[in-house]
Amino acid sequence: MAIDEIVVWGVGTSRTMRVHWALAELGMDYETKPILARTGETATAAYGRINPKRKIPCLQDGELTLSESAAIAHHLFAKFGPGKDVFLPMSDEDRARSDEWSYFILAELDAHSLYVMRRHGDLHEIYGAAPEAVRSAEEYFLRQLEAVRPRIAGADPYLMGAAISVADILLTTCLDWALRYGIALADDVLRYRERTTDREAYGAAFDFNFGPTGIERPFTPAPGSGT
Ligand SMILES: N[C@@H](CCC(=O)N[C@@H](CS)C(=O)NCC(=O)O)C(=O)O
Repeated sequence: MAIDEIVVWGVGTSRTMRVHWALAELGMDYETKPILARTGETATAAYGRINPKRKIPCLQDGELTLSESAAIAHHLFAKFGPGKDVFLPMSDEDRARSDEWSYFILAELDAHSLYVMRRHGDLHEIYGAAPEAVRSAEEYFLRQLEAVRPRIAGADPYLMGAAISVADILLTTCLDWALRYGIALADDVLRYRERTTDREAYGAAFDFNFGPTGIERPFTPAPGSGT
């Protein structure tokens, strides 16, 4: 592979959306290998040599092969973001805040909540049905979101200020995921999401990422219908 060639493996999930959205914000050209989860395409020996976790997304950036959607988005912003209209941490404090958001969203909202709902709800035939775990994961999601709601409501217009950040991409993909599950979000959280999803890059990435799956943009409740 050429040193400066970028290849993204995977489409069709909230995690792959993060990578395609980051690249769209950066205005990058890249190649996509549009493999899907749970189709057998992540299970091939050839893909296992690229990503032994056999998960999507995976990035090849020249000699660097990187998995984990958040690590990929942070890498892309750090490498290709300078000079572009995206948020880049310029101080230790900025970096700490950006890390705080990223780890919170990935652990508390994604892994401990939404993915539990997915594994033991939609994907129960693979991971086992656990209705009580699904119910408590939804409650946990809402409790965690409530704790950061004042900071989301105060985002002006984005979490890290004037420019879109990786934290916004991570949070918005979790809010979309929650809406697809019919979770009612507070009005100020919905207003924040309107600002991030109004971006041209979001729309382009959404259509590209979810096009092959038929998944549509989540229905956005009218203001006043949230909590
Ligand atoms: N922590 C990883 C999670 C990646 C992940 O679990 N990907 C799922 C789809 S969302 C996958 O590739 N599963 C393999 C398969 O089902 O074939 C990330 O954020 O990138």
